Amino acid sequence: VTGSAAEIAAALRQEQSFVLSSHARPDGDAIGSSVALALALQALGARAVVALHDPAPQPYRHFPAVDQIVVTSDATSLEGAAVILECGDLARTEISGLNRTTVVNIDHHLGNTLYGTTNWFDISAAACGELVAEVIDALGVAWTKDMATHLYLAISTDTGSFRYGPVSARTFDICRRIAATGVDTSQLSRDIYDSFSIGRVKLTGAMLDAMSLHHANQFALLYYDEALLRQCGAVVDDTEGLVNIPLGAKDVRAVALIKHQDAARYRVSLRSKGAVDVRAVADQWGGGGHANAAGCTIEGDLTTVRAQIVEAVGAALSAAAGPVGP
Ligand SMILES: [Mn+2]
Repeated sequence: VTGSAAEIAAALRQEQSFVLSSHARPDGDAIGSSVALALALQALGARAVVALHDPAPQPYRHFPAVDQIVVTSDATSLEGAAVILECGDLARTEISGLNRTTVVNIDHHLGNTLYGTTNWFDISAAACGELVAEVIDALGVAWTKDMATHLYLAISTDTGSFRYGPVSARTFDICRRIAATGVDTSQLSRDIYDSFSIGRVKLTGAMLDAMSLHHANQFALLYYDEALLRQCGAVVDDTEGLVNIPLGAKDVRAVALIKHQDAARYRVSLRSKGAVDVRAVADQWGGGGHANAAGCTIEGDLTTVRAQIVEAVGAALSAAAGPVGP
């Protein structure tokens, strides 16, 4: 652990104006963490704008204040201290103009480069939203239902509904306080998980139909491209979280979802259970993430990319099995 909520709050109190940001292609933790903190700073009378490279995923667009997010690749015209959430490196925002005199870095990704002028980095947090909850407390701001809604979005999605990551007593204590604000967490879960398009449901079927299994069913490989999206009436947004579905099979311990980017470039999302370290897999191609959730971009033809991933995940499965005894 580097830094603390108190140090972050002290740095934030020095400023009156903020630009908050998170990684490109934001997930629930990116949206929830940045909006919750922006609302808390606004409650203190500060100006706080959330700027992201890409829009919020469809299911989160009607969440409080999400319509106020500025979608841009250049934040130069937005004034204030930079507050970066959920990013191992500043470049992950894919937004220029954020390397400022004051950069506050709050994150839980292994390998965070401590790029801030004030940093709080804690990999024991199940979501960046857990750290934001403590920062809001350290700022002395009372939690509103809107803030609590976003903290729940962050924690629920980053833990896959409390199934993975370092879920702890702190996680449930924060969730207890979220419920105490009057937020209907069951309805929120419906809003998060059961608000997809028909295209998404069809795409799920098509991708699982074409899924290949390797290493005695321990590894599942999924793939999609523009043509499959069109065929199903789905959009890229609809693919969020699909990588987790094969983990529903007991035998499956790792999943890769390969997505055709352009020409000969493929984006690979990786998920795993328990000791299977897919970050080590992503690392071989300059990617990053967590032991159980990582990603990288690979160049080459699809057949080769698939073969390389199957081999690398095979090694990760063997490593997780530990040394074979005599
Ligand atoms: Mn996160």
